[in-house]
Amino acid sequence: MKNMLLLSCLTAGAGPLMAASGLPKEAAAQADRGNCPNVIIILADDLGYGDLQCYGAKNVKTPNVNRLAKEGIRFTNAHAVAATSTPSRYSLLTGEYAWRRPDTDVAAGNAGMIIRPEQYTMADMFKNAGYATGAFGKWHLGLGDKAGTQDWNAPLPAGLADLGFDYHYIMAATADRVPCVFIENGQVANYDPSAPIEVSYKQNFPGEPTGKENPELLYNQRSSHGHDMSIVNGIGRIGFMKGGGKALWKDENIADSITTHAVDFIRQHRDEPFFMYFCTNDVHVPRFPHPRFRGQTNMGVRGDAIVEFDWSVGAIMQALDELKLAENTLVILTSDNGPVVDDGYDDQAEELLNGHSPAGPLRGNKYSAFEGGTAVPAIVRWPAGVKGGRESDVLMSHIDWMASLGSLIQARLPKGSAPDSQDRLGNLLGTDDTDRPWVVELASNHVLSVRTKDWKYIEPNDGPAMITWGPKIETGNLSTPQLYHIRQEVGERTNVALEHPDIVFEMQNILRRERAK
Ligand code: NG6
Ligand code: CA
Repeated sequence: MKNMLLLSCLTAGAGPLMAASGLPKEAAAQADRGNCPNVIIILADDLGYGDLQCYGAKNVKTPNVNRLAKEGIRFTNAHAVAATSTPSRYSLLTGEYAWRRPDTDVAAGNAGMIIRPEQYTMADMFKNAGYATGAFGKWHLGLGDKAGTQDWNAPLPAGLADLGFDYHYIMAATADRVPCVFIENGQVANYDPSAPIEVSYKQNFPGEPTGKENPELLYNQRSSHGHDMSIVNGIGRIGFMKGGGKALWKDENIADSITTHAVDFIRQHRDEPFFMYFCTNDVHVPRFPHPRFRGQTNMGVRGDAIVEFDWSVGAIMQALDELKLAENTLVILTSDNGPVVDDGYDDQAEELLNGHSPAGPLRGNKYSAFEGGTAVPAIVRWPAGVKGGRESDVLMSHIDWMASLGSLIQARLPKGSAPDSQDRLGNLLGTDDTDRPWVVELASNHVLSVRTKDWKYIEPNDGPAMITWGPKIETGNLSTPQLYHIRQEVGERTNVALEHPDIVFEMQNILRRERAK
């Protein structure tokens, strides 16, 4: 039964015939899809390998994510492409390694579009296959043509519509970066004409307070490092902004705002296939969960933000259940990079861990070349096509999700698009447990690592062993090659590079060949 359903999705590729039949393009594409599922990617922010109850977290309950895991496949060896947001998201949405480009580091809130309109994205792929497409929540990949040139008081001339999204309700960058407003279909949502918006990452606007000069105004959360420019809602941010008025978000309502819009999108598209890119702000800083989640854990706001994340997942699932779409919707849940405790606000995340290990047994955190930087939770649930109740330690990477999902919906990708993405659909659906031969990981200092099922290689780098600008995190830097025998020691403690020059050589070759592509 399940195989048949899957088969009908996988073999429904009569696209040219249908188009030739004179059906309108979209109707043809839809008919063409057979039983292909709706697809929802739930992308958490800075949620670590050890942050969910179903991944062993003890101090926090995540019943809605647990349900996905129970009814789907829980992957224990899945990797984001990068240890920070922008390059990780870039790679997921384009199927191209971010490190091939020089301009994919953590983006400012006034960055121009990092994925260029002419690039073929995962959203383009779904749209061209007849899906309605929507993006929600954290974007962090730039808007408009060029950094700093946006007029936030008018429609943005270039944006997500150029990347295949029919609808979007997003934050331009992160909650800790200005502008602190939602963007809906290329315009500031709830725009307040009485408070025109100006944004700069160079200088403050005359008369506006900053966290640096007016720390007494940081009544909601104080900064521990950085985050001392504009103050919005009593929280210091990165970048300067003026105005916004009623359009400014309330930090405690961000999860509600994003989730409500996503649920509306599901309802609106209940009768047609849809692809949803749902990116939570949780559990990124500033962590400011709604009062109803406060105190739900003994870990302070970071733990409570995990509960809020779980609530968002539950709200999406509830909508699918109510609309009877849960059976044939492929839900993929993951995170953009590893976890961090103190990421620049004095929110007690570190002091209140109470024994919790955000990265589980892994060494390193967000930003790091160690596994804690890029190893992320990944859960796939699709009752109509995936046998649930499973765990899989197959080695996989976000980089392959575009080609794999493309294969699922029989998409034809233009030549040159998704250049690094391989069709490994069987891994995602649990029908093929063959490991990816290797995955490449990018740390925030641009160091590349290679993971195979058994080994981890980190290329030499002369930088400091610890991050020097704030978070207490090991970078993974060493001036000589590092090789860890992951199968024997997931915690990357014993560097065995000198004992295994042959393996180091092979790993270096993998990187050399990849870089040359
Ligand atoms: C850092 C910020 C950190 C976070 C990160 C990006 C400071 C001191 N720290 O520069 O708070 O915003 O960038 O995180 O400004 S990410 O998950 O979006 O990549
Ligand atoms: Ca992140």
